[in-house]
Amino acid sequence: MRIDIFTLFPRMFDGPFGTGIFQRALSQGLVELHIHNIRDYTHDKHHTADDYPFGGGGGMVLKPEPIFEAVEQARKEVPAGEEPPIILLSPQGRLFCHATASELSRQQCLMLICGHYEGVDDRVRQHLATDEISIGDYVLSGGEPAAMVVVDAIVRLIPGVLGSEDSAKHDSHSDGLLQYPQYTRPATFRKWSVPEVLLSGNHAQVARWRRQQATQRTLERRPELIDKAKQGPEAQPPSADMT
Ligand code: 9D3
Repeated sequence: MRIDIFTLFPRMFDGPFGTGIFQRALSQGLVELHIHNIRDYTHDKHHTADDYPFGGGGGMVLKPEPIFEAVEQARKEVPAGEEPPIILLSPQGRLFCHATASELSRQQCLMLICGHYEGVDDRVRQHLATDEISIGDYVLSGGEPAAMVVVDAIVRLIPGVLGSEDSAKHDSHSDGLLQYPQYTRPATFRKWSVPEVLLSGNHAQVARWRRQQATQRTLERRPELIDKAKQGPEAQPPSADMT
């Protein structure tokens, strides 16, 4: 998968994409990442990427021209015939979820535009972006952390990115419940002991306990996940690898 990210702060992506499973996906050639500095596509002496809002009000708005130019330049580099989704990260977007991640993970190319300041000139949304995504109802200072979240959720679903052990596990536990409690050694830590059943070696009993714990946790903490499961096939619950 080829991913193009358009941002005023390209260095923000150095850390997250330079470590862990993402770095491995890059070096294995499963993912190709291109970070573009929107400021490089300005033409004036001061490299102006933002301006005052028409109609007044506080803050600054990202200008359309450098964003259009950056995206159009990158579009020339995507394989012929590809129509990559052009996703604007914005608080006004539709809420990102596992189903969206799963859909997007099947694309050959993705383009992500990170907004900043008080927002992006609306012509970017109307005439350039094909999709607008928010990662939740809280205020970020820009679209960059949202782009990282979206890319992380997508890349781990690309076949070969996670170990085979992981992907097999996801397939057999896609029940839409929160995860059951996990423990490792020592069996007793500061007088707190691991539930007896997990030490019993009785796999059927362990499976039953885990299912019961997962259900109880979900009912207590995220009852809407159970409600969603009842809505039928057009409103699929998130699979367990999300939780
Ligand atoms: C508090 C400021 N808001 C009203 C004037 C507007 C606003 C503009 C730009 C609020 C946040 C931002 C920057 N956020 C994003 O670009 C963003 C975001 C987010 O803030 N929350 C959840 N998902 C996303 S995706 C992009």
